[in-house]
Amino acid sequence: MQGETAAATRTHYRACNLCEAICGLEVRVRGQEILSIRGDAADPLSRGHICPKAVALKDIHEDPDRLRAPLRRTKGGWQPIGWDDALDLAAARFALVARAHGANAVAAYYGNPNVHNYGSMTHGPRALAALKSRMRFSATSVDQLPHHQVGYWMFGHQLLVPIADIDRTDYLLVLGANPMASNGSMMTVPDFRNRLKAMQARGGRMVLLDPRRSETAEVADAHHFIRPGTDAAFLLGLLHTIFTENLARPGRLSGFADGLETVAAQVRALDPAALAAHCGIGVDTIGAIARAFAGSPRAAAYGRMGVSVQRWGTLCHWLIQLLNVATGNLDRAGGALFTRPAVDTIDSPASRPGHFGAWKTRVRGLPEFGGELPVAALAEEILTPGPGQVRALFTAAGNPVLSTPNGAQLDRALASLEFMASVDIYLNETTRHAELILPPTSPLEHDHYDLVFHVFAVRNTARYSEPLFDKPAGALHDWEIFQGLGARLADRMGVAYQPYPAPDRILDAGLRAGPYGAARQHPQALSLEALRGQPHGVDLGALEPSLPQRLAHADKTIRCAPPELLAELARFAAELRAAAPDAGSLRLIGRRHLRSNNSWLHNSRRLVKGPPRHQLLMHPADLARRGIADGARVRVRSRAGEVVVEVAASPAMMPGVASLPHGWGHGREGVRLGVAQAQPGASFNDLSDELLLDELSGNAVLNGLPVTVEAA
Ligand SMILES: Nc1nc2c(c(=O)[nH]1)N[C@H]1C(S)=C(S)[C@@H](COP(=O)(O)OP(=O)(O)OC[C@H]3O[C@@H](n4cnc5c(=O)[nH]c(N)nc54)[C@H](O)[C@@H]3O)O[C@H]1N2
Ligand SMILES: Nc1nc2c(c(=O)[nH]1)N[C@H]1C(S)=C(S)[C@@H](COP(=O)(O)OP(=O)(O)OC[C@H]3O[C@@H](n4cnc5c(=O)[nH]c(N)nc54)[C@H](O)[C@@H]3O)O[C@H]1N2
Ligand code: SF4
Ligand SMILES: [Mo]
Repeated sequence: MQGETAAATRTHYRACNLCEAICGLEVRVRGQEILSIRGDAADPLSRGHICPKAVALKDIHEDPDRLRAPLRRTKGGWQPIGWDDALDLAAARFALVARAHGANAVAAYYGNPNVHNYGSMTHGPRALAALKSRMRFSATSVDQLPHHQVGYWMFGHQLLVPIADIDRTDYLLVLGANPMASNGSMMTVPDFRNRLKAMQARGGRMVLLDPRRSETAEVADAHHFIRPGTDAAFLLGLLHTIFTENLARPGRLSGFADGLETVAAQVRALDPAALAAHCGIGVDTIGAIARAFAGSPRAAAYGRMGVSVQRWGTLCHWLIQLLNVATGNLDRAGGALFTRPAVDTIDSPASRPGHFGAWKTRVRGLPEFGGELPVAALAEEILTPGPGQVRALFTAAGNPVLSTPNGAQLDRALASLEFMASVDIYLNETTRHAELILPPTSPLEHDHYDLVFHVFAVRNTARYSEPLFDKPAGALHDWEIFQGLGARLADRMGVAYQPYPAPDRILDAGLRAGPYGAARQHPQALSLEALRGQPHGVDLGALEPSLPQRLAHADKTIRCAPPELLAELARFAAELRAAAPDAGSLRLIGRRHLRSNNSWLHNSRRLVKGPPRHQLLMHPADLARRGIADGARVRVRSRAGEVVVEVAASPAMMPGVASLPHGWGHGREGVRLGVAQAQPGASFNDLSDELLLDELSGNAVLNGLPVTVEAA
């Protein structure tokens, strides 16, 4: 039995690229066959944790629907096309549009998996660089944009996002996150469940605010329903207690935190009863949470999608950080700290701190942030005639038809483009509109390093993964496609193309120059070579205080009262005073499931089998009031559109709130996703409204959407 088969079997260690938890995997393979995928117990960050999605890496790799060679859409259907012809054609067509109508007639959209692929991070922006188009969009503006804005305004850099130190805290206050399903976000926290258990065993507590009694609520020490979109009122209520009861203890932060008293004066002027009534949580409860938070030796406040993609998203994330600052928990072990990643994308000469509002969208005048525009404006930029109208689109690893507000409108807009090319592994709801689909290698066919997620991790570690399989003959990696297109487009536009080092060369330089790098004489002496020798990854220690040095404002201060946010607070307060109670209106929120990932993991039979997970959830009393039976098909309507979907009664819902996951809606014609099409579901984003924004940042409002529901 030990003979030939055993000899041909090998064990490979690599990072899972599917979600932000970046778990270490142990993959056993024989030849081209994946035998098993398990958690890597020796990984210093994930410590053996894994979720059911990891095995989907095998399913994606082997999926017959996954594209392996470029496709061109012709009158006679999709036809194969060689790489050189495909890249030449893409460059020629983008150049044609840019020459005829100006560079801004060519737009680009970059989706979420780019962030899980370091070659896409280093080379993605180079694909259309020759055009210098300002029409750049990404999934950031349906996601974490408020985190970046707050980092930029308060700490001076868009990537300076404080991370809750779950391994040492005594009190974790969580707003609108469901790490039991999502495995954590803007907080890389693999094995959340056991980290939480350890905290609870130390006597620590987790308090959660969510309009649904979620999987995370089940393991929290306390859960409170909150009316969707009203977290700012709750957070201001907490700060009101802290400032009026003299519980603020910024401690050493006082030496370099500017403007806290300015904010405190504004907050003291608010009416705590009105704040409580607005969010639906009692004054006493808010006061008790504030006192417990302020009274804990080590506490951290953290908020995620529930507060990021809502009307007051940026205000909420500012208030969360003010809570950490006012109680002295920012930059304190067990509080919320900045990481010190091995490739330091913050403290490096190439780093971009960010900017805001330097230009605006043509149609609605929405502000740019860090060089990108809000994706809620993409469809109107395509559909509205006039100089500067978008006529060509490049997408890379994105599915905006299912993932951005009013996806049905974008679906129509994409059909009207003069040219579209997509770098993607599937022919899906978005890429079916492309004239060219350029599929890269599978994630298992290239190397991996988490340039982004180490920046947001609850512990400093570093890990490099070799490719598991050789690159198939003739295939290209994402970065090679970007480079190939970039060089050809530069040629067509008559601009010089600077050859750019391969991703592993950039990584090596970043590791060497980084805080643990060989170039800094650090004992770890990190380099790519050093990491190659340690496939489980290296432990670089717990998060450590780093302020004020790490602040990116030139004067090394924390700006507690940026004018943009003070103005936003005033706007919120004015609206609160004017607000009529919206009794009876139903609010729609989102949901994630452990066995799904955004819009693109529904073609794995193994993951989608079992009970359907795409239903609308509503409280039984809300169903009874409408005379709707559990399991019935219902019509959900919003200003933007309508969908028909099955409803399930759920006592875990807050009355007046309905929950629908996004990323479904695979029933559209021309999609090549055999498994997903058999169980298509409805798309949340056929309901979400491109006109509803967190107005300060331009981030989409995907939670708290007003809808009506009736029997279909
Ligand atoms: N209503 C609602 N909408 C939401 C959200 C929500 O909570 N509610 N969440 C938002 C969030 S947080 C996000 S991040 C966005 C995601 O929005 P998007 O990034 O636009 O969409 P994804 O569903 O992640 O689609 C990823 C695409 O990348 C392709 N892909 C996968 N791997 C690779 C690869 O290695 N290379 C290439 N080139 N392509 C690849 C897939 O086939 C798919 O087409 O959705 C947002 N939309
Ligand atoms: N299994 C799985 N894991 C994933 C993903 C996935 O699709 N599936 N996607 C990945 C991505 S791209 C991201 S960005 C992360 C997101 O990670 P999380 O933010 O942790 O995930 P969500 O499920 O969107 O959690 C948002 C929670 O906010 C609640 N909520 C909605 N509206 C409000 C509100 O107004 N106030 C408050 N307080 N709560 C509200 C919702 O009920 C929900 O429980 O997950 C990542 N991980
Ligand atoms: S939690 Fe699951 S999907 Fe996320 S990185 Fe870990 S194994 Fe992969
Ligand atoms: Mo996301």
